[in-house]
Amino acid sequence: MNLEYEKDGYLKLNQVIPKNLTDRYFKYFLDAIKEENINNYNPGFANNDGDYKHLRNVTNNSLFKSIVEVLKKNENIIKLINNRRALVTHAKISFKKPMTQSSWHPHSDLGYKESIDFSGITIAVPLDRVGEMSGGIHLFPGSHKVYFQHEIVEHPLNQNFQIGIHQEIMIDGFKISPLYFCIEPGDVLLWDLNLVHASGVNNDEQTLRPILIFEVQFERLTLDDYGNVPVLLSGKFSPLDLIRLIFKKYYKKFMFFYLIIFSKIKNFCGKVV
Ligand SMILES: O=C(O)CCC(=O)C(=O)O
Ligand SMILES: [Fe+2]
Repeated sequence: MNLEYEKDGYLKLNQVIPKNLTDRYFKYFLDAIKEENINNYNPGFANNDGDYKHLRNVTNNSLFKSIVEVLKKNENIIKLINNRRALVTHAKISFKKPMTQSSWHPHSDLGYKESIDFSGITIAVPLDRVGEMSGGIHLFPGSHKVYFQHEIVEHPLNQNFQIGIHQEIMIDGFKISPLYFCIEPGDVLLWDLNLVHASGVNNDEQTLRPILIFEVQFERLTLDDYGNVPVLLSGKFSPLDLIRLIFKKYYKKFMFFYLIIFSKIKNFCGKVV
């Protein structure tokens, strides 16, 4: 694996996604937010004024698959994944309405998970410029090796916003200085799922600063956060894995079906006896 990545916990790849893909995704984003469909947003991530920061349902289109195809062939990513199976388990477009409470407290993406016995990466693909004015991205190098308590709590200042409890710890006493990144469409910034990151307010009235952000888990056999069989960035599922995943997806429906059959049989036996 890349030594720098091991030590610092992040990697920046310059101009690896073709412009026509990011342009089309950007248009998809603009069209999606024009529709005032509340189901498009993640209510866990809104500020006190009710402004949303996450557009969800962003992977069921061919653009997402095309981006995954580009990343799959990237030598740096192949090296980093190092023959592990890599499952895309979460995806959204994070954006910032200008001049609103749109900053992100320092957090690690594992802080939102119930279980943390796996490793992985978060991949950020900017769809518009992410510059100094629009809030940037701040990464805390080496923080992926620091242990934080992982527990989800409500943000004390913002009832609509859940955070990992470790964010509070960091606000009070985190000693690593953040590195500040500006990224352009075409670039990819990725970091360890445990790495602490943050971003500022968008003061650039010209952009909503959309970034396609998705999480990739290594090895673990799991459905994605939306209950579907995950897209793979590397490796494959054996037929047995697929059966397990499909069972996980449908077992509640199966249970319902069994319960009905079982009660019918019981009823029938009752009548016969
Ligand atoms: O948009 C950003 O600056 C960060 C978003 C983020 O870290 C997240 O969604 O977990
Ligand atoms: Fe994050």
